[in-house]
Amino acid sequence: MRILLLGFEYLPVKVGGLAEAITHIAEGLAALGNEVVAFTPDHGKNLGEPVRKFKLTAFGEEVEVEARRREQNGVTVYSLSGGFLSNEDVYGPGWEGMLRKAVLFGKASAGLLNEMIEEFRPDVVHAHDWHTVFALGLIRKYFGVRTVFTIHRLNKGKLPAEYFREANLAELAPYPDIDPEHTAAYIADAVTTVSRSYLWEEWGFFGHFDGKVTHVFNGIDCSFWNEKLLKNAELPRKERRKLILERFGLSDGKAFMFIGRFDKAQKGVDTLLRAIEILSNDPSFGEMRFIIIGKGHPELEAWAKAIANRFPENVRTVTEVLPRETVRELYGSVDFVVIPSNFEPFGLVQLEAMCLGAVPIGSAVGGIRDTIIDLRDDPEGATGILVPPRDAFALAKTIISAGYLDEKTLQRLRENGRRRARVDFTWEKACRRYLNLYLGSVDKAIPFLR
Ligand code: NHF
Repeated sequence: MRILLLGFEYLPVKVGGLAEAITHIAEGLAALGNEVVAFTPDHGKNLGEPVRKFKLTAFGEEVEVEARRREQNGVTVYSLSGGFLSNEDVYGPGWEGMLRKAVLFGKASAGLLNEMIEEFRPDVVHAHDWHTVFALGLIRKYFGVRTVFTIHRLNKGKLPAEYFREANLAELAPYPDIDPEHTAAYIADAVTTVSRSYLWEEWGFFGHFDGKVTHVFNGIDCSFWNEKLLKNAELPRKERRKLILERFGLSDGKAFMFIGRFDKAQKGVDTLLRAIEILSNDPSFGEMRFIIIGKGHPELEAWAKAIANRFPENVRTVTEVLPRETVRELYGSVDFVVIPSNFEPFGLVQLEAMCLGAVPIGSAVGGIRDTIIDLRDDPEGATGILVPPRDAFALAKTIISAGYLDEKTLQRLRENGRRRARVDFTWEKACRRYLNLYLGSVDKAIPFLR
């Protein structure tokens, strides 16, 4: 098949998990023998060779668009530059800049496809997240191609109808404020999201598109998240733990780690910080070590640092981006990784942890719930422990009991986790399901069969 992917992030441009997902989907589809082309804004990176230049009008001005092309792991990636498309702030500058960039991306995508259509007419256009709504709308309008819209995370925002008019899509904006996710899903032939649980948790949104909605799980690339690549791969895990804790200035103990954005809405670092405050009154706290890694909201950074200052024997907070290799060492050495998200469409951390034998303790939401098999539900097949979201007491209790798990159980959890990540959540599986979806032969989310 000929597949055109649209997305605001494409590796090496990465803000979050979206870049990993879109890039792996594109590469996985190409590896299965499809012709895959991706359009993405250049974001001032100047990646690839300039191949086409054309002019368009937007916001009362003429913009000169340049398309650069590169071949990246079997995928032809076009990055579009000119005006806001060249701005380095991937989701900006500011809200207004973001919206202008999205409109420009739409017009530039339609312009590029118009130039290429005789040599590349896609069988399907697969757009990712709301920023691609204008591109999706224009390509559907002018080329009538089958369209798929994937939601990696609902944004639930509204934007003024004038941006649709500016994108030459006034017919999609009959009201003053438009929800771009709703619009993209409404016009698409099929709508997907990245885990089954997230789809049902958000049925209030997805239910509007009942009949054309399904989930396609993301995958995990265990070739990088691989124990064989650890610096001290030959040492027993306990030794590695001791060394890594030493590196962070802590003595040996049961090691728990958090890695993620410090935000108030999604990642739940506040729940973990509260749980640590609760745990500090428990006798087993003396044996616990916490490494908390992330950046974001200044209040949360300050709180995480204050906790580290208050419990210098037990807690380290790192508010800088660590190299992926260091993160790999951590996953391969700590006992547990805590993922206390309030919601999580899919989530990568629990699977990265599982690839490297760290046992995940995660909120029972979205993709975390679909990927972790809970110890209490299935002691033999378990890959980790699930906890209710936003519940610091429950998390604290679970952390205490996790600390008491015997070595045999831990060993089983690790082995099951490795297998689950390597076998059940491959990108190849995800891409085969997308291909079935493109061809119209995939099971749907049917509310009365739930
Ligand atoms: O893994 C890629 C990512 C998800 O849960 C994640 C999220 C954004 O919030 O699909 O998209």
